[in-house]
Amino acid sequence: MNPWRPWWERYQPVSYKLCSRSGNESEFRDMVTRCNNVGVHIYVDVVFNHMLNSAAGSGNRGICNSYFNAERHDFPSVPYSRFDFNDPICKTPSGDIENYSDPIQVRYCRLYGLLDLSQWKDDVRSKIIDFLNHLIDLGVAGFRIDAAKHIRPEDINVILTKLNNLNARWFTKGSRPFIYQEVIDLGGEAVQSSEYFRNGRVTEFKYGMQLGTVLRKWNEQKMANLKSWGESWHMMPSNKAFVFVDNHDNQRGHGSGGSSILTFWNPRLYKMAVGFMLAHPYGFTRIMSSYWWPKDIQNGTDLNDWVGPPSNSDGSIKPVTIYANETCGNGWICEHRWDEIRNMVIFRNVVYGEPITNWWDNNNNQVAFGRAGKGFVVFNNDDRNLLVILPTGLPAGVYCDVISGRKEGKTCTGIQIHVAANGMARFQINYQAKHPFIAIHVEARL
Ligand code: AAO
Repeated sequence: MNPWRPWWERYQPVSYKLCSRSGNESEFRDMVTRCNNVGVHIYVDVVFNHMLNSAAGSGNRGICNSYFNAERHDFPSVPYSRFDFNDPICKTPSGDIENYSDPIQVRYCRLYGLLDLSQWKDDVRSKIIDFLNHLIDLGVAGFRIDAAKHIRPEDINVILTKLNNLNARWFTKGSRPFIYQEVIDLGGEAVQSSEYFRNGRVTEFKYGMQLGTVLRKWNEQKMANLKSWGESWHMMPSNKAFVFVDNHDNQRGHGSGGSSILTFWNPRLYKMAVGFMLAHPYGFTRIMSSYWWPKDIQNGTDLNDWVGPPSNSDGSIKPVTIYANETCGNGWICEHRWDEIRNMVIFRNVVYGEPITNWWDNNNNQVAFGRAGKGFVVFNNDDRNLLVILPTGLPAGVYCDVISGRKEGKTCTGIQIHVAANGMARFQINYQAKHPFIAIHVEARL
């Protein structure tokens, strides 16, 4: 393949065999088992809108030696044949999607030249259902449906109704898979997120784009404006929204979102964005975990946007090194292990279900809010120091700030915050401070 082993090769399936350079089926099964046993659930990114590029030729180069012939639309390992694709319906000259204002093109033409499957046919549906049910039986908890915008929601619905319940070895009997559909809807196109609501959660791409704009202070935005963060920012209902600061596409200029998207390349603002997302009740949140690549921006485009995960010269992926301080090496960024982010995940779980209370802002980029007596956060994204006494709504006590440190037994490795009997506390965040925000919650009380 040209370029060599890009990360996006796995978005061009030639069969539904479970193997890739990340491992084979028995290794996958082993991972799912070990994760489920310690309460970590696995959600699989499933690609069933399409197979590989129509111009990919033929051979056994595919994963697990699955033979394919792209020109003949022949995928015997599934099996799919030319009757399983939408070519006769697509009317664009190129056979590709040329205009996103035309829903017929979006659903029946090729995304990036990728052979477009007919999910409206029983025969295709049954192959997809078997594939997903196999994953469910191995113990996965749900799916990200790749390119869902390019599949009719009613076809996804039929497929979902035929899925097995989750594996009762780990999940309550009768549990259904968690579904989130990748639909990019920034407005102004034919296909809309709301068409997919009845199937499960839907990606809200406005979230990271708008939050990035605010934290970068572009378009005269300021954090004080986040007081109304949520549906009134033209975003979908909270109970449908699947939200994230960045994803594997828009952290490198693919997909949508543009230059406002914050990523690990800009750690200070990124931690604030992820911290805000996890502290705020809107949406179902996902955090990113990345690898480093040699970014090479020329005329605004990253020429290395294709570079895959840290790998050896034969293409095999390098293992993740884990240092004594629990962060990663060997090219792996592991944002999920950064103290601030990991501790804010705990914060989110502690305050779950509680509304926003005690909002405060300085009408600029210093803001604070609580979660009804369970937690409190303060952000300083201004170029001046913050020193303020605020009502937190928290029970009196000494709390450990989980951003500058963490609670270890009865001690705190970071800043301590004293909440008085009336719930008031004093917060100080200098504008050059290493940590531009503070978070305290009832489980981090000393
Ligand atoms: C690769 C090569 C291609 C080649 C192809 C076949 O890069 O040059 O033609 O192979 O050989 C990933 C990579 C692709 C890669 C593909 C297959 O990102 O580069 O192609 O694997 O290996 C659309 C889809 C959305 C998709 C997104 C990337 O709607 O589903 O493109 N995301 C998923 C995955 C992604 C993956 C695939 C799907 C394919 O997350 O990793 O691709 O399995 C508009 C539309 C969006 C559209 C974007 C980009 O967005 O609204 O629907 O996303 O364009 O085409 C502003 C606008 C916004 C607009 C955006 C970009 O932000 O407001 O609406 O600009 O114009």
